[in-house]
Amino acid sequence: MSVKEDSPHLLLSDSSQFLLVLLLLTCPTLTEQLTWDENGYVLYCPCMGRFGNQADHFLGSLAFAKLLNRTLAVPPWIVYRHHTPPYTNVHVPYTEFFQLEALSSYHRVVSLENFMEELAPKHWPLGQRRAYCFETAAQRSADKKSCPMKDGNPFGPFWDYVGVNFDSSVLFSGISFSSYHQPHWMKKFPPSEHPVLAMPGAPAQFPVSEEHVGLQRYVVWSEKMKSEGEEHISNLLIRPYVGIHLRIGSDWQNACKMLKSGDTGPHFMASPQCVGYNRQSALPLTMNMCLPDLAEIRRAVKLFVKKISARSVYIATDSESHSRDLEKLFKGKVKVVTLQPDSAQMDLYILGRADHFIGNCVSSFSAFVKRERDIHGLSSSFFGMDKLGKVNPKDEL
Ligand code: GFB
Repeated sequence: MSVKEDSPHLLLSDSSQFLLVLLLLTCPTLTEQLTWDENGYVLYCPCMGRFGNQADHFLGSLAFAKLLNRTLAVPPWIVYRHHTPPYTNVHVPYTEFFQLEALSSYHRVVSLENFMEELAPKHWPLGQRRAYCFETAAQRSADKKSCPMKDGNPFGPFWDYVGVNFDSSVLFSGISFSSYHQPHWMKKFPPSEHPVLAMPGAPAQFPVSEEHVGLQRYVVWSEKMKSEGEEHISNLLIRPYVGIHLRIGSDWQNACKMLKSGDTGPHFMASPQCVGYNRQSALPLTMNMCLPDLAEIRRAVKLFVKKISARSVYIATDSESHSRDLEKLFKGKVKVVTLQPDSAQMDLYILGRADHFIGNCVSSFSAFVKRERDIHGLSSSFFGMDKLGKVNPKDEL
């Protein structure tokens, strides 16, 4: 009997076929062999800020990779565990929290870890790893000609995590990450000569620009996060529930002090989400919008509990929860819950699923929740601002 070489299954018995299918299903490296993208790659370190900052930067970087038609090597999240074990930075793969596949409906992506494991050895080999940065950034290096890719924390530990050392640097200036400069990037760095653009920071703005806010729809929670989150919600909360984000810890108190000195200009950190993106027409940012006091917290929570007839309140906080105060406020008629989970992302998940969310206008942690809720048509407000476009009158500075 002659059997064509490209039909090997004809030779397999039923049980062997079953085993082969099982093997293919359980061994992703066999089913998901990565192929090299001739259009090139974008690599970056999410080296600015904590989760909310990194998420803002991620959306812009995703848009930038699409703009240049390069595959984005999706970095891990950098989680700073300096006060709890392991007392160091932890690099958490993107897929721990979100689905990588969901990004693919917008643009080509690969995890940075897989890029390094499967593609880099052959296509971005040792000795040919160039770093790309602004001339101004290179000024920080000793010779003023090298990109400071691994100088200090979190830069060094990040690239060490994926086992990268850089061999040379390519500097640029007079160019930005906006779509206006797309032709400049293509001309300056054609993928044939510059296949991998590796950068010390995100090729994106902070906060995320208005045109990229909607990319949040491609950031979809992992099945693990969903099932754990839903379990917490059904065990702890009674719907409808109001979710609130209290960003009131000492680092935040210091940051909000800048408002008093008037040094912030029309925009301050994530505030464009509530004062408006246009700097000329931006609404005033009040102290209660940045750092709500207990009176404001009680007022806003009471208002929305009444408005949606909430039966419980979920408090996510970076420090104090004020849960006792809120319990007293509702005289035990509304269940007040705070989980203070080990992973901040669990708070984000639960806030994202609330029947109403009250966030902090200036915090990018709140901004993550607000964007996600907008995608799903869920209602949100901010402390000091019950309606978008309207600062609570008594709060105006
Ligand atoms: O997310 P993030 O960039 O938001 O940083 P901001 C704040 C971090 O504080 C979060 C923790 O990533 C969490 O680790 N955190 C804040 C919380 N609120 C909560 C909460 O309700 N629950 C839990 N579990 N954790 C920026 C920082 O923060 O603020 C910058 O990224 C800088 O580094 C600046 O510190 C002043 O935009 O609020």
